[in-house]
Amino acid sequence: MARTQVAVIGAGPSGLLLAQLLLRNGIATCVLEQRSRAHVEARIRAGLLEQGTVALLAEAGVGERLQAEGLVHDGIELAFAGRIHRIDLRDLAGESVTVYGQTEIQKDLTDAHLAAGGRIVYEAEQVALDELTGRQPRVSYLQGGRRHELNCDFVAGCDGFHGVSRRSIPAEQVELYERIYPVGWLGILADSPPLADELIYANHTRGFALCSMRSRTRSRHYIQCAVTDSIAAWPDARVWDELRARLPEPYAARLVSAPSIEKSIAPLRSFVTEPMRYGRLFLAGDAAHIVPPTGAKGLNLAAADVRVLSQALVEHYRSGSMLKLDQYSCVALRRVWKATRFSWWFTMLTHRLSDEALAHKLQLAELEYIADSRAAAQVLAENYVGLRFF
Ligand code: RFL
Ligand code: PHB
Repeated sequence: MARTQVAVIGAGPSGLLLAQLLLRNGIATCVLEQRSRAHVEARIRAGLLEQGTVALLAEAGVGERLQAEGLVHDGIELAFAGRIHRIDLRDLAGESVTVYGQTEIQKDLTDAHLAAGGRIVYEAEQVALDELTGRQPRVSYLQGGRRHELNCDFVAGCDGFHGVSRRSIPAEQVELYERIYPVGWLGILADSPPLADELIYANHTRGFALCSMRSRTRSRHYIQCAVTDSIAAWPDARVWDELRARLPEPYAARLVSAPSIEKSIAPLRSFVTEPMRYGRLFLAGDAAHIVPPTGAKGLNLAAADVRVLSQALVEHYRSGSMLKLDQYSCVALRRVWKATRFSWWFTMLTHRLSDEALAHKLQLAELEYIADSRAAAQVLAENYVGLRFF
């Protein structure tokens, strides 16, 4: 039977970043991914990185292209009631954020990990986790029609919200907290010039809109839609018209329609698993928690988990101590809950979630308060750039 030190389930950003950090510290890993490399690299998702995430990626040896091509933003714009207010992140929170697509991070991490001799098994089907509470967990999977088995010291469950890791924990051993919001996000990627140098978050009576980007020539925009909508109901022209209707001038007039490169609808959910550990299984990233994308926290939280978990594993292999591993769930969850709160709050502030006129008036009052009060703006900025590690 094959053996490794840490079996990593999932080759998304959490799994690859963890495996790469461990490899650089001399710890043997094997990454098991259920999909093909091409499938994983084609997924269009996050785009906005906190400074701490950028630093961790550099530590993993994938900072070069990110440094050269990432777009550094010092602020964001809030649009509401015909008004545009800039949140100066650098002034209010002392930090910037970086726009760099998750697809690029995924490619960079895969290339770096394989070049360094890391092992990634793609198209590993029917992954099963056993003996998680013993000293030698066992992972098995089907590949090329054959069942393979892997002995390890620890399993890192980095297989996203729909993965097998969280589901391998007996129901009575975890508490799950969940809210499903009554709306979705329709995202469109297109070679249309970004509307501004920074991201625009718009609260509008027709619903939320976000104008983001991937480069100086490629835009990534989102509009709130019904969670039951199908993509067929949203031909490109309707998406551009709806975006235009939700943006204030001068942005609406500046928006250039272009054919979509990708278009998809994602549900909005808050979800937390407590604890993020069962025996020798440690959950990280979307396997343990989901936030609505409004605060751009999903990928950043995944990186924060990986930072704590990789340090705990390195410490264990250096000294034999389980102390940091025992503290992992508790330490990670402190940040997870704060980011869950922020993402919920920013979603409630910017989306149209009911027809109640009072709810909209309260949103506008809070947005005006943020625009007029440095203290209120600072709370937003501090959370948006990412809270400090402690
Ligand atoms: P992933 O990316 O889902 O990767 C999990 C991997 O595990 C594999 N897998 C399995 N492998 C083996 N066996 C199984 N049984 C398996 N089941 C699944 C999957 O194929 C996959 O390869 O989770 P990970 O690594 O934790 O990364 C999390 C991030 O992808 C996610 O949090 C972000 O994309 C969220 N997110 C954003 N985060 C940000 O920080 N900033 C953003 O601007 C941002 N924008 C977004 C987002 C997510 C979005 N969607 C689509 C939900 C925008 C959107 C629209
Ligand atoms: C993105 O560019 O995909 C993005 C940016 C900011 C968010 C969410 C998504 O809040």
